[in-house]
Amino acid sequence: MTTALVRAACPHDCPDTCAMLVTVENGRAIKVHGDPDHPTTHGALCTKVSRYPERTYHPERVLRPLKRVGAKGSGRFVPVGWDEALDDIAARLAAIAGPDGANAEAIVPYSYAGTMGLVQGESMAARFFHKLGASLLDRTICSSAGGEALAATYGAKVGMHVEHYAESRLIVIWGSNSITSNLHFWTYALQARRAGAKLICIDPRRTDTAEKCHEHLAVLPGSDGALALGVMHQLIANDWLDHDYIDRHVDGWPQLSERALQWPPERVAAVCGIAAEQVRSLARDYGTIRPAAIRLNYGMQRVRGGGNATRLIALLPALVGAWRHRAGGLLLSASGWFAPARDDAALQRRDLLAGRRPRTINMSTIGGDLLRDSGAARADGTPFGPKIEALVVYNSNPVAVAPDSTRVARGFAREDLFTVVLEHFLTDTADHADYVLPATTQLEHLDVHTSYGHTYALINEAAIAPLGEAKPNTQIFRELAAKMGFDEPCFRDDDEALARAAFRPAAAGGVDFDDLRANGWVKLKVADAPFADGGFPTANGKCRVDVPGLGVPDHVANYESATSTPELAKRFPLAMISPPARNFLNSSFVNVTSLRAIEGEPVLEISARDAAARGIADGQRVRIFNDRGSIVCKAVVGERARQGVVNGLGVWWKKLAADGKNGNELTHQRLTDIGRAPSFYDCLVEVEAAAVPTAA
Ligand SMILES: Nc1nc2c(c(=O)[nH]1)N[C@H]1C(S)=C(S)[C@@H](COP(=O)(O)OP(=O)(O)OC[C@H]3O[C@@H](n4cnc5c(=O)[nH]c(N)nc54)[C@H](O)[C@@H]3O)O[C@H]1N2
Ligand SMILES: Nc1nc2c(c(=O)[nH]1)N[C@H]1C(S)=C(S)[C@@H](COP(=O)(O)OP(=O)(O)OC[C@H]3O[C@@H](n4cnc5c(=O)[nH]c(N)nc54)[C@H](O)[C@@H]3O)O[C@H]1N2
Ligand SMILES: [Mo]
Repeated sequence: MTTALVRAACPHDCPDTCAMLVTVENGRAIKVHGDPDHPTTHGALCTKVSRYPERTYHPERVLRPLKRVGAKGSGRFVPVGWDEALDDIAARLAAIAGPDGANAEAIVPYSYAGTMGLVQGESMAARFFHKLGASLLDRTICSSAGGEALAATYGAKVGMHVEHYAESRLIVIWGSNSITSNLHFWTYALQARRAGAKLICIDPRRTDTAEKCHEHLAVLPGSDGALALGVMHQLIANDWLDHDYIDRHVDGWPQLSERALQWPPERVAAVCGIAAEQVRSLARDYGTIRPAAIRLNYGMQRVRGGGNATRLIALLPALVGAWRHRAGGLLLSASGWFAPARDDAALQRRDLLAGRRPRTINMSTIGGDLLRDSGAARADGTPFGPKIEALVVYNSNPVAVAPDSTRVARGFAREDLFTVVLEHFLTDTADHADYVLPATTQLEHLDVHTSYGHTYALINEAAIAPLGEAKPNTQIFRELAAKMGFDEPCFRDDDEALARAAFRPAAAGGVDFDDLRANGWVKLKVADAPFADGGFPTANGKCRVDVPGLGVPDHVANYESATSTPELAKRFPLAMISPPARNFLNSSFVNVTSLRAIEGEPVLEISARDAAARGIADGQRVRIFNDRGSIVCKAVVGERARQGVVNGLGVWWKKLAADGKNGNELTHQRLTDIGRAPSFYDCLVEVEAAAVPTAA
């Protein structure tokens, strides 16, 4: 028997980006575990990723190219050879692009973070679509509201080192269910708690994380901007400001303080749905405990005002001088620390556009855009351009994850749309494909990774040979490029060449691939307390209040709420949020039997008060509905949901739910104030006992 231990990296869209070790026996991966030597992984993986071999060897893996024989959405396919599939796909794409590629914008790539790898993400794929002249994709579905807001404030997506939270005396966990979606941060928060730190959680839902904090502020969804203004009001009123830090390192505080003074605790409390004393208490802790650290996460920016709220919260650490200490400040994303090290131009080869400027499609409005005709206007009035005639989907499951799902599915069901899906499984999206192409998993291919929650670059070596006829995304696009007659040498780069191209040379501030290969990971050089003396990556080194084009940040009310849409709120009085289920990763792992068994079935958490008012008992089937759609779930009545808010968990595969639907039937396609992102958690619904019990 031969046994090997292979270095890998968790590919999933999670801030933790763990270093993994894969045990391989006779060519089969039998176990993955967290690398004990990697500082932020410290030997532990989450439950779901420790099941990665179960996912990889899943009997339902797609292991041969498939061609559709049934109706779109039916999931009926026959196996075909690679050559036949790629010949036909190349011919269809060439025909749609037309002579000289004049109509190439009718072809749209659709991808997100099924893998966060730089090689299996946007490397060969980007080169392929750039050369083709296809539409560009605006990848907004997760983090662009908060990400762009953070960059507007600090100059880049940068923040604290996650390790230093262990030394904080106050940790505010804001819009983050750390135990579910940022487990390795939670380890540091627990160390701090044991050393006497106070933990406060700001979240409409009473999550596992909220339960384990000293205080929980169950704010209404979309009210975080008001809360931040309320904290500022109290910092001013009690003079808990660090005037020296503000004078030297904040641009525009006078305008913001004027605004903050309009937000006394009583006004804030009414908007947030909490007590005024809770606002005062939060401000007192934040203004007086040092060092104070905020772990902001993306849960709070999936509402109309998510960008403004992020800007307001991101300014708080500067006002109290929290950045002076390495255990003070804020972390939303660390991904900007990697930007100088990365070489996206070499990897993605935008130069292959050769002067063409294709239109951009926003992935979050794919539902509406698939149903738009040539010459139509977009929602914002700008011309749409050619009708979408082909979609090539990889690393994403839009039929399940994109908002306003009824329209997304209707778009994908268009008979005149040519759809290719690169996948591991027959997802809700793959079911709508003309061709499904079998892709390798993280155990079967090479990749390199950055992180948005720590500052290590990691390598993922291929641990096993590809299963069946599966190929890496890169290889599929490489072969498709050859069939299309793209003859630039860059289309022949192998995966190692791509991995080497992903980073600048170490001498130029990049990451040396051989070093990465030898050591498994490389830590970026980021100062311990990066903004102790200012030095934000903005033009003048100060963090910014008044940003050109964005103005001074303010509270922005939700699209749908009792105050902004009172008529709608009469019919649909409950705010629905749909945050991750612990044992799924967005829609990934929903088909892994052992993990689905833990989650059981789609649930809706509702408060005892709201349930009683509707005659709903715990465990009963309920119908959740609004003008966009309706779904049936099991009600969980209790403390998790606050009054007025219901929580639908996880992005279920529609076809694995009893009613064939998921929560995105109810969400809409309106975009956030900054970053053109979806507002998944800005959604009014009504709930009633389901008339007909559905089979589980
Ligand atoms: N187990 C697991 N881990 C995951 C994921 C997963 O699906 N499962 N998804 C991964 C991905 S893609 C991402 S982007 C991250 C997401 O992780 P986070 O950035 O933490 O975001 P969410 O989990 O969407 O939401 C976090 C919390 O925000 C709360 N929340 C909702 N609306 C509001 C609001 O208006 N204000 C405030 N203050 N809180 C609000 C939710 O109730 C939730 O508990 O996690 C990653 N990790
Ligand atoms: N209602 C609601 N909707 C949401 C969210 C929410 O909180 N509530 N969260 C949103 C967020 S934060 C995000 S990030 C999006 C996530 O949406 P997606 O990025 O679509 O993520 P997943 O649902 O995990 O689907 C990723 C798919 O990629 C496939 N995949 C993985 N690795 C590879 C590979 O190497 N090659 C190929 N070809 N395929 C691969 C997986 O099998 C999986 O089916 O969903 C969003 N949708
Ligand atoms: Mo995400």
